[in-house]
Amino acid sequence: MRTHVLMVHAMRTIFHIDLDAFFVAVERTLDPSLNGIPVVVGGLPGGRGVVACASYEARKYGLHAGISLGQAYRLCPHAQYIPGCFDHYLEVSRRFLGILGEYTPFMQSMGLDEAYLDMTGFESLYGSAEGIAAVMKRRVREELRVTASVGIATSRVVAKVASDACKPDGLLRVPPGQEAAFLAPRPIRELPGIGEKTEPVLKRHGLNIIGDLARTPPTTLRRILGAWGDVVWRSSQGLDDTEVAPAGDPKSISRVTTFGEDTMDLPLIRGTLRYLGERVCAEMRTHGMAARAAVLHLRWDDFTTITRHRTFPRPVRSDEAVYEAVEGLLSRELAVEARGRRRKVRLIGVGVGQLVREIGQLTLLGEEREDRLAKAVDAIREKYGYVAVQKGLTHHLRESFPEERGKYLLRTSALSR
Ligand code: DCP
Ligand code: CA
Repeated sequence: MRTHVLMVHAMRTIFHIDLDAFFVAVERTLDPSLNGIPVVVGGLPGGRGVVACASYEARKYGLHAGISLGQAYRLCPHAQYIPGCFDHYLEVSRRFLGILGEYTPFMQSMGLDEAYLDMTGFESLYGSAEGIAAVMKRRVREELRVTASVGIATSRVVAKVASDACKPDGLLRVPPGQEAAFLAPRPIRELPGIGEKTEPVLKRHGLNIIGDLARTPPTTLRRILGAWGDVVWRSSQGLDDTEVAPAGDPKSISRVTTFGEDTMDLPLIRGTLRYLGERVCAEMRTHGMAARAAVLHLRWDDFTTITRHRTFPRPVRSDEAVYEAVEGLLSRELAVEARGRRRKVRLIGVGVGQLVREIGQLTLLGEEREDRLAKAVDAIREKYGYVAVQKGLTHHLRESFPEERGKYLLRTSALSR
């Protein structure tokens, strides 16, 4: 919380900074012959994947992230199609966020290539807001050889619309008091929170530009969009007091995965539970935290989903303690199931919750040894991959999951990274 700062500066200065055509931009640093031509990162044209990033030249042909490569090829056969290399993007992302972090600790990254920065009160320190933004843009261009666009406004929502509006390589400040006027003529789709589902719904009600939303009574928007209508109405006026939350301590960590096919293979289910639990615990330990609760996520083959919790009398941080808890919860569910409907398991997941900062004081000697061992294993895996150290329960997972860069490649990949 930054109450003291907010009291002094009732008006905030928020930056939204976003790299332009990020994956393509990185590819161009590696191969300058890609400059100035339509480029698509996502796979080769015959592949079954989707476009991850289309260069601005390719966007002129109607290409954009998310469409199938087949469709992209029909629209723009002469583009350069590149499979892409995620490790490169990750490295550039890390350096990008590193540069931003030099200017303010009040930063919230929203993925690899975009972040909100709360620069309230920093203007006088560096000159003007536009001046700081120009310096950031120059450093990104010189050090990373990619371009960024920056929106500056009194709130996150307006800063975001501004950075999108000035892409590529832009810098746009919406002066205080001008928020609603800036937003009003723009299409509703440019407002964060209005996606491809909401847009047609609002258009059916004759709401086409953001100004239309701003003129609509909030009760009407609530009728159309439910509780979300209030947020949309406020955003359309440029009202948004969401703070830029520095990535602080997590309150909970979880990982889930969907099996390749629904299963009742108990060693596979338990092994996966153990694997997910070890990944969750390792992440918790890197944050220096311990858990007061463990959570089991389970989805049956009929899509019924349950969440079961167990709380610990004292915070725990060992793989064993968490596994024991979720395994107990799982066994109870399986026993009930065996007597009843006998459904198969579709998805399984492990979470740790009510996280607390570890106090460093472990009462039992055995626990301390266990803790040191866990940290040593974490360090080895950090270096050589998860599969470098395997305990009995997860060893046979090798037969069920492919490996990638020393980790098991689970199916719900976005959630199990
Ligand atoms: N990305 C992806 N799949 C999507 C959307 C994005 O893999 N459906 C990846 C590729 C993008 C990166 O994330 O390069 C950043 O996404 P953005 O939405 O910020 O889009 P770009 O950076 O590509 O373009 P823009 O200049 O519009 O920001
Ligand atoms: Ca981007």
